[in-house]
Amino acid sequence: MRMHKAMTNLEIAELLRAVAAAYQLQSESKNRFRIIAYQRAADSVEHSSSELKDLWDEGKLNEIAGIGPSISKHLDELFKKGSSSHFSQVMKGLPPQMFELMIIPGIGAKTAYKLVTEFGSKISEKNPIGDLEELAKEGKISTIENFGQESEKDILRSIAEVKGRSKRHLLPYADRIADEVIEWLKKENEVLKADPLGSLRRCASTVGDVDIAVATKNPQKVLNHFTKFPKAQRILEKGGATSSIVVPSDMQVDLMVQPQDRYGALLQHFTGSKHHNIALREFALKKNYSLSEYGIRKRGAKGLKKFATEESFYNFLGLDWIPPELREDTGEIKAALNHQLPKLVEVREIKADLQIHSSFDVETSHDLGESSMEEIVNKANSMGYEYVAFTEHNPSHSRHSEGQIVDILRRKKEAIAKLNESIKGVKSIKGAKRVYNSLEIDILPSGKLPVTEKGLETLDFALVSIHSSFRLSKSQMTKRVISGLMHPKVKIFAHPTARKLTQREGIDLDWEKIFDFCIKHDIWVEINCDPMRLDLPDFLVKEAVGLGIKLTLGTDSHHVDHMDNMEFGVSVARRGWAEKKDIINTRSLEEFEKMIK
Ligand code: DGT
Ligand code: CA
Ligand code: CA
Ligand code: ZN
Repeated sequence: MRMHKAMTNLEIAELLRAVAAAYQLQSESKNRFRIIAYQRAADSVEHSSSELKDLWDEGKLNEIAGIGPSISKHLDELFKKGSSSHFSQVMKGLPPQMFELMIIPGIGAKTAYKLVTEFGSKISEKNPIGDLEELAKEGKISTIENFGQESEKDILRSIAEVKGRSKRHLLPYADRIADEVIEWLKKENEVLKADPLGSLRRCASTVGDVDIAVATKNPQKVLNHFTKFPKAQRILEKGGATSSIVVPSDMQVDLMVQPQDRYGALLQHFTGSKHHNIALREFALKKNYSLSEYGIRKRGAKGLKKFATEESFYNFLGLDWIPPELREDTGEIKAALNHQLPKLVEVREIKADLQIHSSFDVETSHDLGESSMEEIVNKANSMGYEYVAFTEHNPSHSRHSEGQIVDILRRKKEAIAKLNESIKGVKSIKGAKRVYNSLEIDILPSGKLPVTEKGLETLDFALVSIHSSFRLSKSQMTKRVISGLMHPKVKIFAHPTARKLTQREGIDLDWEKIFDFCIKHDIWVEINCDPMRLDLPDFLVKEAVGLGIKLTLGTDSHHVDHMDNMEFGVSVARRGWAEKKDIINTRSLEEFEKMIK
């Protein structure tokens, strides 16, 4: 395990997971709470949009939910000295290869340890995953005790998945870096304008690198200033009109500069996407124009037509200006030509958040939220919402009897009724007027829901979703989901593909069948706003919108701060051509009330 001062969030998360694994090997039962604490801390660090090292520098480590005083103390030592004596001691004697093997889905601490001790040096420190793949291909895994041919195949499939993972970044991190770079650029007086470009401006769910445009009369001065960005770790390239740097988490930032009278062409060209630009070029060619980042040329003629704004660039070609989210060559050019672009839904039109996990203890086997119902209502008020839904995970069905589950749900119903009473008292205040009693219920592999009829009766409406057994065949998975959507209390199919961006592919579903069922039974499909999910994915949103399916936005918040992720879900909706009418949460409370009856 590398330990140096400039560890990235991902590296720190890996280290914390390794410590959790070490505790697991010592004694799973004795260390239960420690293991959970370290795993939770790892998750929060990985998902934090700020670099941990920066927060530590500013004395703000405790701002990360999930880092308690004890872990914080060890991290402090790690940042100061480059290593933590406690972490080293806990992991003492464990083979380092095992931690890398644990990246593979389905391989936990015990399996990894067993594999490494079983095969010894055949699993090298240099390339443990590659070596394990070789052993699996040779059929050597299935010969060890407790490993069969099935698990050998699983391991091979999982390794293929790990290898296919991309080095792309989640949208909020790219967004924050771009904000910081733009703020830095604006300190230079020669910077007249600065805007994001590329996949970030198009709000794609993951971003390969950040691209930024600047309008200036003095490119050299601007490029020089850019390379001095305080978080720049390396300068990759510095030319006459572009420059590239690398910032923490191995993120590349490209800068492109042009004079102000060509800024529109610059924005258009480097916003992309590549497919949109190719289609636009073909469209322009038919009119005998050729396009570039400098402007538009009439073919065969001299002189360049320059554009200070993007609007004028598109208008010159006879097109309406196309919102960046739509620039993926899925029909936007034709729509722009016919003045038929959709009027995309906007953040300010959102009146509710339909997936929030409060800290009300429903004794679930998944994670509870960290904020109380009251804190959530206050946050909803500050966002100008009219209603929210509390959607804690269903109570654990392995640890409770059916009767106990009903009791827990009745308690929650009472708490929500009380809360609604108290909100009524302050009805004159602008803000949340109603909270809903909902629940996020697992669709079990069998398609059954782990809540009985009596339990479901307590709810205003239910969300259902998949949190396990992701690898069923397409037909089995489709059957499972449809059976999970069957109950009349079920209103929303949440994070429908169950994907985890940069980590896990989504499940395999027959979307035609699923969408068909949703239309017939008036089931709404969620766009989950968690930046790790952004699920339903944009291209499926477009299909759903085309079919007239209604969509909901849910932040899946486990803390009031996560409620700010709504904007990322809205960008997915926009990328899927969704308008206000397609999104349930744009309805007023009165309209929503009628819809769930
Ligand atoms: P990314 O970074 O992988 O998330 O995706 P983009 O779309 O930001 O791609 P990137 O950074 O390679 O380039 C930004 C945009 O610039 C891209 O969407 C299209 C445009 N672009 C870049 N190079 C070329 C080029 O050689 N030809 C054309 N037509 N467009 C280009
Ligand atoms: Ca890019
Ligand atoms: Ca780029
Ligand atoms: Zn969920």
